[in-house]
Amino acid sequence: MTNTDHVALTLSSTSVTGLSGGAAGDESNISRRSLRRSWNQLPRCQRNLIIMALTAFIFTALLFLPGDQLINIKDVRLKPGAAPFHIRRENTLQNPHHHPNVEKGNELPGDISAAVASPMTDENRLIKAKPAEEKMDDSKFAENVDKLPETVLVGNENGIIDIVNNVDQPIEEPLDNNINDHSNLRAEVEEAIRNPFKVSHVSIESHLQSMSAQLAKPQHFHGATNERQSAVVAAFKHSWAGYKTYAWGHDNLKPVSQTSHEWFGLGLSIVDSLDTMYIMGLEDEFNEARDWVKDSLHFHTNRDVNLFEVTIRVLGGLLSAYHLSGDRMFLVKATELGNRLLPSFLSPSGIPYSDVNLGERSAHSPKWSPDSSTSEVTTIQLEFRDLSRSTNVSIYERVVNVVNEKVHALDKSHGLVPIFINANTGTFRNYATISLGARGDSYYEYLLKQWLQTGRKDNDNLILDYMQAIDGVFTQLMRRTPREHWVYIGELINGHDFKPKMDHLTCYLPGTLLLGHQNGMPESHLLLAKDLLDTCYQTYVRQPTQLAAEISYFALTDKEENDIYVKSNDAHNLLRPEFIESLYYFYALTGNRTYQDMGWVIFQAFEKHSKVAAGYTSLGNVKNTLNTRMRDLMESFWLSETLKYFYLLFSDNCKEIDLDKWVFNSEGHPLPVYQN
Ligand code: DMJ
Repeated sequence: MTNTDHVALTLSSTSVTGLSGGAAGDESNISRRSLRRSWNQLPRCQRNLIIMALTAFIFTALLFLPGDQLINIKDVRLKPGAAPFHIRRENTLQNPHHHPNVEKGNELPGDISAAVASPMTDENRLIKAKPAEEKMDDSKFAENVDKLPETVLVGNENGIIDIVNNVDQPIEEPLDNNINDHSNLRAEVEEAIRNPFKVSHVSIESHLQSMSAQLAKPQHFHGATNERQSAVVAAFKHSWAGYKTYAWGHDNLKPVSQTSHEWFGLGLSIVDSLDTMYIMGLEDEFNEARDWVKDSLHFHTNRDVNLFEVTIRVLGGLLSAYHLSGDRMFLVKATELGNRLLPSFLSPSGIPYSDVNLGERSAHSPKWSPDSSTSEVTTIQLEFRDLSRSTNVSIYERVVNVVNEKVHALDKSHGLVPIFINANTGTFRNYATISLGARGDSYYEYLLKQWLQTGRKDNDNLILDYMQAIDGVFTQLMRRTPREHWVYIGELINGHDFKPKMDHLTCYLPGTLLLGHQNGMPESHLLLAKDLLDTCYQTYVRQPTQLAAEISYFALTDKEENDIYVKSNDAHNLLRPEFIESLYYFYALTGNRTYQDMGWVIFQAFEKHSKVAAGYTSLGNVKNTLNTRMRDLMESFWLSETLKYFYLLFSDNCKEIDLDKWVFNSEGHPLPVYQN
């Protein structure tokens, strides 16, 4: 017997005595002392050997744990969206919200999604509560933690897991279990249209009263914390003062002529501004806008409005104001508006008509064409779904799910869609242009954002279509200029002929691509995002005004004079937000302050060329500082998007809005992310 064997045996027998002791305290003390003495008598190398053997044993035991438990542990850490992950095409997680056996505080069955697979111990809550912290260093975390809304997952009495924001704000799921059940949908839609002030046969107010415990609680913001943010707040206040003086209650301000502009007669600038004011901490302005909405925003006017525009600006604005402020009045208004928008969905195909009369409650195709724009019918889903989730009334989500399903089923060209779709036949227009600019843009944006809004499910058509579409962008639309190698996204005229033209609208894409990459999309998306962001920046800084034109062209050959150029007819600037929006995503998701500096250059250009005595104006010509040709319109998206994204871009806290918990609609209105 070797020395080592002998000592090991002695230790083992002592150890067993100690473990099985359970006798009087003295005895166990003696055992412990003798164990320690034996241990101390061992040569150091033997002690090390024993420690290594024990470690190896524990490791082996872990390896033999059931495989699905290990996978679940991994998923629990990744699921809330903090770290990139790979889309799994198999083994789709089941819907945790509808598991019948979930009981408050109880351990959940082991075969369902990791998001609910473990008991709700404090430790689990921590893992799930602060996904974003995994990527922050300690100092940043300390700086940010009191600014983040707390999120925890709790089981409620229905066995539903709620996300609870800001201590106890519940975000509810619709009561109806099957939101994809379309039987009776038409009859239910007709019923809702007949009674726009009611849901489920009771007044909207009573319905919301009955679910008051589940309504949103106010979110908290700090207001401007640095000079750049204060400059943006000053720009907002200047715009607001002009609007109040010359256009109060009308849709838009004409800041040069100091008059108003009417489009839908819905006070667009007020509704679109609510959440911006709330986020900027402009309490007085928010309250006066709130009072106007309560007393003067009416939807019974006999007038055609555009379904998409009213959805992203008014419905989105009201819902966002509701979620941020917790004021249920906004949700009451949003629900009435939702009912009045429903006639659009009574088309033969389920693809909505573009125009709807909120007073008469009827809908039709645009006067100039039988077709709706593809981006318009596919950029209403975040808002209608949120209305359903907020009210527990499923009808709004169900009508837009039909649109999703129909569009998904249509043939596409490399995942790309023609920009027109017929609401009667439910088919794309033959030979329509393919573009990521006007009429196509936000189809792609909402594929990703709807997937984020609904818990990033594996194998979801939304994300599969998104990935296919971005592949199509790479192979069909993306090019580089010949000399300077700027990356741009062109268009396919008639669906076939490449045109090196890019709308400013397309500059939303870098931000969306980065958001996708952050949530598991491939590295190629990140590279395209960066390249395209650089190109979009060039479309600004190459102009003498340092403001981008509505449309830019790109050289196809090195015979052309410039790699990037603007035609006279396209040289206008409408105060659009898309590039600032992308800069915001780049800053919010990387924390890199370079993007703030890029934004500051552009903010100053707006200050210099677009600011007038009564607000900020669109320009007719960005190519000549001495002849900018003011166009005299301040669109509501200047207030809802451009200034909001500037403000968030310049924030000291890149997570002032946590993108794991909120998703911005196409008009810059943040809406909550749900678990499924
Ligand atoms: C906004 O109304 C929205 O961003 C929309 O998606 C596109 N056009 C304007 C801003 O440019």
